[in-house]
Amino acid sequence: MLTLAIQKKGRLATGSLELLEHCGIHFEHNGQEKLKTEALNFPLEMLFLRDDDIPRYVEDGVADIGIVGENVALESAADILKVLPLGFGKCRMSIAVPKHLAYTGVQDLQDKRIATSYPRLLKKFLNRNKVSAQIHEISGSVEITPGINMADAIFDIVSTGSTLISNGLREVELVLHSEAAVYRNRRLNPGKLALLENLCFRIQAVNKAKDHKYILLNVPNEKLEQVCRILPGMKSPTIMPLGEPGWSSVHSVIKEDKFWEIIQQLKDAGAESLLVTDIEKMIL
Ligand code: PRT
Ligand code: ZN
Repeated sequence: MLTLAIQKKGRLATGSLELLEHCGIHFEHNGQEKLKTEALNFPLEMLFLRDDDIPRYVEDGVADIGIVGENVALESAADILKVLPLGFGKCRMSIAVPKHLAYTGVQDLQDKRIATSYPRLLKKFLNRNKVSAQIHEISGSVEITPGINMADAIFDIVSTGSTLISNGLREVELVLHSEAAVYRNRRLNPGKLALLENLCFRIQAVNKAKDHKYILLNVPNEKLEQVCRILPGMKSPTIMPLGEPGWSSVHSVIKEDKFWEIIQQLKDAGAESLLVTDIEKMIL
């Protein structure tokens, strides 16, 4: 049995549970009301915790693995191993200053008061840049501190940036990119490592599928070569003759981020009747 710690409530909670469901791991839906619950069809026990507590639980071995933001894992300085980034909970950690303040570079932070909930990460950044500043550690609503003259700058999580804007702040230093990731305890026995490998195999299949689309299209044979050059595919596209002479059906897999660009090129090259579908799992 593998014990997994996930966030009880908050930005990573839904993403973590959905990921497990997509991996075919089911559990009671009211499970989250409790401190822990067992999966119904995989040797997995889940602990629901505050995200800040997850790295320590994994380090101590109370949980074998945990899903937590890289920002939180790094700030905790827990001695745990990152196994797999998950592609959700993406954000950045940045320094922001009041928007009208002149800012020419990191040296302008010298002797300033910087409010943050991430003192360790901030200290590292300042040390790296040989700047000494006063770090004011506070646990929430960091973004309001410059407005009430409690700080000259802040170091906080940014996603869209709208919280900064609505508090009259501007992002001046991007310190770190972060996303949710699976972390593990350093000393897992071989049985647990095998379960973790199985889980990661499933997660990778799910996440790869999310980044790709399956595409089917028809093309006149004389344009086949040109169309196939556009399609990268996993190996090469599958080509099948259509009932109508002189035409072929082409099947391939394309990456989501190149999707519209490729569709346009395919149309320009003479492809017709394009069908695009989601892929549920992708195992290479
Ligand atoms: O109760 P618990 O301690 O478990 O949760 P929490 O309140 O400490 O954390 P939570 O749920 O807010 O965030 C959990 C994790 O989600 C963070 O540690 C990050 O790894 C990740 N994450 C991703 C974010 C954001 N995006 C984000 N936008 N965490 C917080 N925010 C905040 C940000 O600080 C800002 O104040 O959301 C606000 C809106 O951001 P903008 O830039 O879109 O306006
Ligand atoms: Zn937290």
